[in-house]
This record gives sequence, C-alpha cells and structure tokens, in this order.
Amino acid sequence: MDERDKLIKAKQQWARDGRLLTGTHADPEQDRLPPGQRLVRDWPVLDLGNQPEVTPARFRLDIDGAVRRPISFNWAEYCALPVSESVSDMHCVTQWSRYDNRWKGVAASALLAMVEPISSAKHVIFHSYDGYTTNVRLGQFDAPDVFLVHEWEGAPITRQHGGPVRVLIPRLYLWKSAKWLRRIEIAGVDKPGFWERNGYHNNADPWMEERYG
Ligand SMILES: Nc1nc2c(c(=O)[nH]1)N[C@H]1C(S)=C(S)[C@@H](COP(=O)(O)O)O[C@H]1N2
Ligand SMILES: [Mo]
Repeated sequence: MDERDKLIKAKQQWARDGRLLTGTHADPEQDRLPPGQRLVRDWPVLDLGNQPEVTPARFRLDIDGAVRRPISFNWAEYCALPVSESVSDMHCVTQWSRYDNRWKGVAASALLAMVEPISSAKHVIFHSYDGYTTNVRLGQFDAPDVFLVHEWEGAPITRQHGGPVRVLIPRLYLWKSAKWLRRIEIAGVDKPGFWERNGYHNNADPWMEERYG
C-alpha cells in the first residue's frame, strides 16, 4: 500500500471513530475559533502527496457547465483579471486554525458574473491538476470572502500550498479549498469530491463541526 492509500485508510478510520469531535457547536459571529480547533502560527502543508508544477505556460483555468458564457483563461488572460485584497482565517479539519491571513486574488463573485450561471445551477465542483476534486454549493462559493488566491502575505502562493492559483473558502474546512486549480464546473446536481467520497462531510462547516459525513 502506498502513502496515499495509507492516508486515505487512516482518514476513513478517523471518520468511523469520530476522531477530534467535541460534540459542540458554535456561532461564527461570536466564537472566532471553531470547536475542537487550536491556533497555529505556521501554515502546515496537506495534500495527497503529488504537488504538480503548474508553470505559466501550462496554466489553464476553465469555468464551464451550467453557465451561459463558459470561459477559459491562459496565464496572461488570468493575470488581466481584477485583483482584490482580503484578510481571513483558515480552519483545517486536522484541527489547526490560522488567523489573519493576507491574500490577493480574484473574487469568486466577479468570475460568476462573467460566466452567468443558469437558473438550474446549484453546485460547484473544483478540479485540480493533481486529480483532486471537491464540491460546494453555489451559495458557498458566491460569497464576499471567497477568492481564487495567488498571493499570501505579500508573496506568490508556493507550489506546496497550491500555487499559482488555489481556491480559498474561509468559512469551510480547508479541504474545500482546492489547490492547483484547473477547472471550475458549475452544475445542476451535486458531485461529491475526493474526500467527500472518502468519509468527510459534504457541507464542512467548522462551527457545526461537520468533519465527517
Ligand atoms: N488539489 C488539491 N487540493 C487540496 C488537497 C489536495 O490533495 N489536492 N488537499 C486538501 C486538504 S485535505 C487540505 S487540509 C488543504 C491543505 O492546504 P495547505 O496544504 O495549503 O495547508 O488543501 C486541500 N486542497
Ligand atoms: Mo485536509
């Protein structure tokens, strides 16, 4: 069994055991730190072990599916998009949280305005260069604090953290924030992603402790 299979088996066991669950809920308006989390100062790296090198020449981002105007960017086209700055917290299901991360990126709402989802569009599936997938509801993606980010703390996002471009959805556990983003599929039906099929919760709200499905 290789490292990747071992990781998947371990996480499926965590899900069966309900590991790390405190059994409490919290209100994100009042409790900045979700239940069962602890603060870290560094930024741990977590993925399936295959960190693709996405060079500017190789970079493509497609946004398609249940939209009126599907779009495909190469690196130069992507760099011409309007960039916003934001500050947000990160919460990982493996129990670490990191406050006040400074990001630069393209607002999810701006991208959605360009592609114009049709009325039956309800879900978003992210596809990455390493084969990873993860899914959210359209409303979870279409939120003011959601960005495709390319800078963290004033420097380009490193390859190990999913650069050049990754998703950032601060109010969901970090496995929903796809690294090495390749495609955003807008869909009428939900399609559980990699960890959602391997024991993690479909909704992933840290304040509700939605760790396992
Ligand atoms: N493409 C891709 N994105 C991914 C993953 C992955 O394996 N591949 N792992 C997810 C998981 S499980 C976590 S916890 C976060 C970790 O992001 P980080 O390594 O930048 O902390 O990325 C998420 N996004
Ligand atoms: Mo994770």
